[in-house]
Amino acid sequence: MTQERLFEAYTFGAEERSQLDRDGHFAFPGLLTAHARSRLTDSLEHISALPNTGDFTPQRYSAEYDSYLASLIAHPQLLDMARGVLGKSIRFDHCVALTRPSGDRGIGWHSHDYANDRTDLGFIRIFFYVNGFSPDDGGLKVVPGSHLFRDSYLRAASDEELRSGWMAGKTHPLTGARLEIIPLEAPPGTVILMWTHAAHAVTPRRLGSDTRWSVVYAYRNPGEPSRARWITEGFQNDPPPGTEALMPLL
Ligand SMILES: O=C(O)CCC(=O)C(=O)O
Ligand SMILES: [Fe+2]
Repeated sequence: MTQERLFEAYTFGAEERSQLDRDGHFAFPGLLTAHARSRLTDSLEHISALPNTGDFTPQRYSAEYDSYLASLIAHPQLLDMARGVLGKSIRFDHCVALTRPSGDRGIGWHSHDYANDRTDLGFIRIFFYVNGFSPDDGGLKVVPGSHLFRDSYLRAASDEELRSGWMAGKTHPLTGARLEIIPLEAPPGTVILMWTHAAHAVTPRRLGSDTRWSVVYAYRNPGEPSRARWITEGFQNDPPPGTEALMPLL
């Protein structure tokens, strides 16, 4: 069965690739098709209505609780995008609903762990911002160049703490520029690629705003174990059709 399109047409050539590698992230505004936005909203509403209990929560193992989310793991357009960044040999790592209702506190500065000492092993986060965000309303913030430090211990509770702590005295390893915090903006349907070691944070969702519907699909080159690999044994042993080759750990 051919699947409905997930993305509108886009370009990811040498120039876009070098931007991703220089900045640590790359945004495609409005990339999700209207069909995908509507299906994703339904799926994310479904996930958020499930009780958040036990070890294998729907919020963290989201594709295991929703057949549309599961069907995207090996969607040809999503695999093309992941392989366009990582090369042919890739693994699925996790699919996590990033639902942020009105009043959500956002998340402080952090980065993620994978093969910290091996620059040949990539790990890419592909964020779907289904209904978008504005900078001060559930908005993603980044520090271009931060991914090049491959520091998975980077943490800070506020912009000030990041500037006076982790960022202090550091310059961009490729451009030599001083590191700076950049608040992003995302119209509905925006997809953002991010190298997993990039510093990122999310601003609180304002009281009175609607729920921010979003989800992340993460892929990596095999080669090292991954701490973020949220796949249950049951799912790995009976994976959705087409995803079999993406499931092994190594
Ligand atoms: O909610 C977001 O926009 C980002 C969440 C996050 O930090 C992540 O999934 O790595
Ligand atoms: Fe994160």
